[in-house]
Amino acid sequence: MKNVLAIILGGGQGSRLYPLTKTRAKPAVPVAGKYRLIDIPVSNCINSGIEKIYILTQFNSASLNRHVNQAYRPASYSDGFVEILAAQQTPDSPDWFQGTADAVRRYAWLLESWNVSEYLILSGDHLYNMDYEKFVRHHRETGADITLSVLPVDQKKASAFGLLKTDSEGKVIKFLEKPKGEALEGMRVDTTKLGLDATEAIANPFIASMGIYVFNKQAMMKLLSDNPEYTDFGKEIIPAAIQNLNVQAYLYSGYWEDIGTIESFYQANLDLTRHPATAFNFYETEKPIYTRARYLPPSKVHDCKVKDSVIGEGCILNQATITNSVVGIRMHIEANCTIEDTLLMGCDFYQPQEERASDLATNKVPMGIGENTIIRRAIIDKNARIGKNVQIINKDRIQDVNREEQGYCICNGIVVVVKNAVIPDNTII
Ligand code: ADQ
Ligand code: ADP
Repeated sequence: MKNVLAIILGGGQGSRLYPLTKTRAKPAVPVAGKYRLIDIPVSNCINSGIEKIYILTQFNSASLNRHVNQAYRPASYSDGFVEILAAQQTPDSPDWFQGTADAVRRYAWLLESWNVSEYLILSGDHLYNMDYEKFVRHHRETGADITLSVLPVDQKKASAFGLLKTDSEGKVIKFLEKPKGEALEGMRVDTTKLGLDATEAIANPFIASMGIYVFNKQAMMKLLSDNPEYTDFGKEIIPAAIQNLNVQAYLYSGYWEDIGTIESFYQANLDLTRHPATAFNFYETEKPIYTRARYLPPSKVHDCKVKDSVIGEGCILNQATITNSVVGIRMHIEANCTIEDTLLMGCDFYQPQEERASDLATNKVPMGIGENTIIRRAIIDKNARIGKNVQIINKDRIQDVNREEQGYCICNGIVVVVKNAVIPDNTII
């Protein structure tokens, strides 16, 4: 694995995860109560023995830099690193990255300088636990120029993915990026050939690209330099490559979820509360997900009713009823609150006791959740100040709205309270 360089695509303009990406780069979005999105692919790399890791991002936020620097400091005797490469203005390229392939091309000068045999291209917004060593081994054994990791999907999801057909040797012979209508129907295949049983194959009759690839170094550099007009891997590079290169499919089995939209991000977080685990499992000792060590005290839970929930470290919870929710680090919940089907991201720091007391005495809203508040089906971003007797329940059943000036947006019916927002006492959303 020393000959593999990982390149994590850390996100375009972040519009699909807005407003969580309002003040931070997508890889820095907090997930599962204590991690950040970038921890997933970086941990998968480390657990697979890949230690040279670049993260491509549109903007170089302070929180992403701090997180990566503090969480991933490879030993000084190894040649490993985790580094952020941000879109930057140069005389030749004055704009942001135009797409995934464009992002990689703009740093080709740096990537090419590494004496490696393969590049592993990864997405920054997937939740899964994958052994990339097996993926790379398959790539080498089949003599491929490019290998796509793939999995069977059902009709409902299929049009959101790049779909492919393979020959009996596993070589990709057709690839269409997010086809619809008749084109989608034309991509239906017999997935029993991938080893699915008859029932599974009927339910999942399409083979989808997971958007993660192993490229031979020369093949990638040539594709990028010969086709300067191609800006995207899924839309252009892969469809062009199957014309004359050996592009192979590698079947992945296991939990995998693209969490690049508010709805899928919300659902994947709440799925972590299921017992026994049916979704992603953070409780594996062999393949841990790493993050920044914070040395927080254990959570203090006073007279609460907690059901099917995950509680982060350093919280103070007082007489709350918490159901099917994820409570992030350093969360402070005052008396008699009801939290249901909600992701509370937590806080970046503790508000000093004197300041809290003074806020309460002067009718200001302190950090955390005030007493008698009800929150249902919501995401509360970090450091929010939610007042007393507040109801965040999407009272008018709105599907989508942007009310950032009032501290929230509604995306797919999910209320998202933005980072640092203040929601005054008695507000009903
Ligand atoms: P999408 O996920 O829709 O499809 P895309 O929006 O290009 O593809 O994002 C891929 C990854 O690259 C994401 O992690 C994204 O954040 C990141 N990214 C996007 N633009 C970027 C940019 N300008 N700079 C840096 N990073 C950027 C892809 C494939 C499909 C496949 C799905 C699987 O194109 O074929 O089925 O992934 O989820
Ligand atoms: P974590 O990884 O625990 O989420 P980070 O280090 O990414 O934490 O974020 C902590 C953030 O909180 C930093 O931006 C830091 O500057 C900020 N911060 C810490 N203490 C305070 C404070 N007392 N007031 C305002 N911001 C603070």
